[in-house]
Amino acid sequence: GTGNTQYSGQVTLGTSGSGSSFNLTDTARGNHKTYNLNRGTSGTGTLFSGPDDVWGDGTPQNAETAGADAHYGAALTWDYYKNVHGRSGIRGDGVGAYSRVHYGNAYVNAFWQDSCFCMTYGDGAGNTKPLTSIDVAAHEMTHGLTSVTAKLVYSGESGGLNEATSDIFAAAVEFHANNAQDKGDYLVGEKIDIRGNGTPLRYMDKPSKDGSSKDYWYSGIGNVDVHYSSGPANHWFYLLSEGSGAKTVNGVNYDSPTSDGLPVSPIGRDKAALIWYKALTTKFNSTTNYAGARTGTVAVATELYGAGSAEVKAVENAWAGIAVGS
Ligand code: ASN
Ligand code: ZN
Repeated sequence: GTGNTQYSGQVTLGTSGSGSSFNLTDTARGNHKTYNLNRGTSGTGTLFSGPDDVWGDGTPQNAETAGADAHYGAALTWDYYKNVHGRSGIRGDGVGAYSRVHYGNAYVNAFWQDSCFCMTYGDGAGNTKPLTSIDVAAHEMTHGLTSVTAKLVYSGESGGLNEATSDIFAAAVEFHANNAQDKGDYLVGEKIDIRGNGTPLRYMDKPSKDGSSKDYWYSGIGNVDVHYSSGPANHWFYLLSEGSGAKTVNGVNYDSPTSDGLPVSPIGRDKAALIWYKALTTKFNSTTNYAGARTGTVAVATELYGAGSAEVKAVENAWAGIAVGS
């Protein structure tokens, strides 16, 4: 089908049906479905269905538009994990999850729930800024991945690492998708304008730019909100991918500092994301903290690239750059 999305332009959607009866069931991606809650807050509402295979008109006034964005974001996230990491679906069993849009009235959040194995999106301020951008979809769906793999507890340092995992793969999915209207970046939520002033929710090059997130690890960081204690791990991912200092990527300017003032030589985001994915799925557990994440990622990089490799050194230097030592 064809989706006329609000944030990503006109896109191809995986749908079902024929003749004059279609719906948002993506048969190529484990039958992932997208439902319309129509401002309700429970159940599944109704599966997006209609007489043609064109979904939305690019405006939030058309109820199908948020459905198209959410369905697209879920498909891109599925494709990223399948094509890059060989993982078919969140559980790796080829079975899709589902999405629900138009949750509540002017609800300004989106969330994953293990209980339904589903993700849900509010319509944002004035019901005109649904939280259905690519990066938010990838962030929420990645909470599902974390909950079936490392199971990082959602509080303390493990909670910050859980949040960072969702932000790291949100960036990775966005870069992998390379959508013409939403090129990859190290910002989270830059399309949904949640603050109403055009700034993103989070910055990975220098997390403190949001006014709340931490740039560096410190003893006691486990006491701050998990969306702020994620900062150092997001920063680690940026440093490892792109290096310290000033850089422009896809037209966005970054300037990433290090806590020790020493430079980090980058290894590129594909290797950085692979290291995090393998650490999440083979090294981390529910109580992994920053020190444990360092140990796990150094072990993965050593397995992948060898002891003493440039990749291992970069991983260690990026951890040093956020004040996580050996
Ligand atoms: N959107 C938020 C998140 O995924 C919801 C929450 O606080 N869990 O982090
Ligand atoms: Zn989250």
